[in-house]
Amino acid sequence: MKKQKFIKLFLLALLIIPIISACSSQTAPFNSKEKLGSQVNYTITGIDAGAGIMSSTQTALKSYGLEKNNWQLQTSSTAAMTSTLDKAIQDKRPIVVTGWQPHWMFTKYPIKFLKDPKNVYGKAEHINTVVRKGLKTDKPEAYTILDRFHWNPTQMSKVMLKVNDGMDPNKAAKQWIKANPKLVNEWTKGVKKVHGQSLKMTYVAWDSEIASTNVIAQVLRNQGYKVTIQAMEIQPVWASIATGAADAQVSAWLPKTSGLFYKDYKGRFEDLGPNLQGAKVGLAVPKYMTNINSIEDLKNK
Ligand code: PBE
Repeated sequence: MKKQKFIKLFLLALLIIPIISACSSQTAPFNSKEKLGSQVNYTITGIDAGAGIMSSTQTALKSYGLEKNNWQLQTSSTAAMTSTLDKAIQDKRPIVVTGWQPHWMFTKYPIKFLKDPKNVYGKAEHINTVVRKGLKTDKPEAYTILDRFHWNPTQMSKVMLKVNDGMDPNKAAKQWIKANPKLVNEWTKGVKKVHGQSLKMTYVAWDSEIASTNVIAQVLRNQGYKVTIQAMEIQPVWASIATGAADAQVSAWLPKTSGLFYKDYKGRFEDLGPNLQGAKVGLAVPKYMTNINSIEDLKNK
């Protein structure tokens, strides 16, 4: 290339590159002086459409006046959301995601929940065990164990992290059971062994539910049940219990996240109460977005 031509191209590049990067602000690191909305395309990165956190976020967009400011919620999947979050954090870019705990995203990434002064997502949640009517008389041993099943967020996170590291969920469940004999014994103490009775559980393939369903299913297998677990959308999970097509599910995030299904199917299931306390749902951002601390800040900053 002639020297003169090279210089011309070089000068052109100098001119064009800043223009391009100014247009695609999405690739730029977070800037606390610039309006947040325009830095993230007024987009909250969400998960699958059926999740309670998605309908709560739609409510949040309205209650906080974000919708009329062009904010929108993007539907994807947990895997797509966490991979977008991963990439954003690597480049220190701004991002707003739907977040919940227990989940490994809070262990793996420096993220924080945004304050929710209008209490759209509720303060704390618990996860309940829900069984079909009649289970108590048909399969009293399973009923007792399901009724006693409870653990805490740290214990659930241990299983989730292993699965996230690539371990088969059933193997992770078996390892966890082996490492926690005292707690598991609290659930099974004095319960008669059974011999190959079948038991069906349904769940949604969210990381928390993969962990809990695999653990309790394996405990019931150790008791002698032939347990099948089937993943599906949230609404059919509730329907499967209401119609008696399935025996139990351990994924009822309450009072808000699964609250609509709880209300819709009320009277057609038996609620065995919380299997986990101290869950939380909301919007989350990386900690380096230091001036963004409340959902209100999405609109104002
Ligand atoms: N989650 C995880 C679910 C419940 C479990 C928070 C993504 C939801 O319905 O939003």
